[in-house]
Amino acid sequence: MKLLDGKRALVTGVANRWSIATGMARRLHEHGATIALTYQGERVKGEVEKLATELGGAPVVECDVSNDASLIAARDTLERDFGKLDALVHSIAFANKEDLAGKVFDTSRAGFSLALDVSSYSLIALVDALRDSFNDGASIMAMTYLGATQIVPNYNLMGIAKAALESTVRYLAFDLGERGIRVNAISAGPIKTASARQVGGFSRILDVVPKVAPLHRNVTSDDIGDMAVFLASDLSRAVTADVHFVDAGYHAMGLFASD
Ligand code: 0WD
Repeated sequence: MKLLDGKRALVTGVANRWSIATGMARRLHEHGATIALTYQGERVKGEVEKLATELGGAPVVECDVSNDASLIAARDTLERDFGKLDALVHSIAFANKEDLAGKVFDTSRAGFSLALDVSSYSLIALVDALRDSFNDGASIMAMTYLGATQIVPNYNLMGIAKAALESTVRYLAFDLGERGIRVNAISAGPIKTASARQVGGFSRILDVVPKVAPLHRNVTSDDIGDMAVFLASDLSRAVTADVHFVDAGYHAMGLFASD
C-alpha cells in the first residue's frame, strides 16, 4: 500500500524535464497518485506529453492560466477525462526579464500586472475554475521563494508576486477549510530551471547556498517532490495556511560568516 494510492493529482507548470513540477509529478506518481498534467501552449506540449507517458499515460490538457476560456476548457476536459481531484500543484510563474534585475522603481504598470496575473492571481483563477472538481479534504500547494519576505537582489518583481501568492494561500486556506481542503506553499531553495535563469545573477545564488545553509547543499526537484508527497497525503491532514521551506535550512540563517 502506497501513501497516495487512490488519489488523483493535477500538476501544472511542467515546461521541460528540469521543471520543479516534473520532479513533483514523478514523486507523486511513485507514491501511488494518478497524475494529470496541464501545459501552457504548443511550445512545451511535446515535453509534457513525454513525461505523461513515463507517468503511465497521464492525461495532458492545455491550460493558459492568464486566459479564462482556457481555464474553463481545461476544467471541463479534466472533469470528463480524469474525474475529481485530491491534489493540485501550482508551479507557475512569469515576469518580463527586465523586471528581474535592476531597480524595482523601473517596473512598468504593464509588467507588474503581467507578473501578478500569471504568478499570483493564477492560483485564485485555478481554484475558482476547479472549485467543484476538488474532493473534500483535497490538498492544494503552490511554489514560492524566500524573496517573498526577504530582499533577494534581482528577484525584484517576482518577490512582490510571491508575497501576494503567499497571502493568497492563507486566504484560500481560510475559505476552503470548511470543506477540509488544505492550501499550503512550498518555499524552494534555488534550482536551475528555465525560469530561474531569467533572474539576474541566479548562478551566484546557487553558489552561496551550499556555503552557508545548515545542510551545506542545494536542493533538487526531488526534494520538493517529497514535500509535495507529504502535503498531498493524509499525513498532513492538519497542516494548512502555511509556507514550508525546502531549502536546506537557508532561510533560518541570520549571519553569514565569511569562512
Ligand atoms: O529556483 C527555482 N527554480 C525556484 C522556483 C525557487 C522557488 C520557487 N520557484 C517557483 C517558480 O517561481 C514557479 O512558481 O517554482 C515554480 C516552477 O518554476 P520552475 O520549475 O523553476 O520553472 P519552469 O520550469 O520554467 O516552470 C515554470 C512554468 C513555465 O515555464 P516556461 O519556462 O515555459 O516559462 O510556468 C508555466 C510555464 O510552463 N507558465 C504558465 N502556465 C500556464 N499558463 C504560464 C501561463 N500563463 N506562464 C508560465
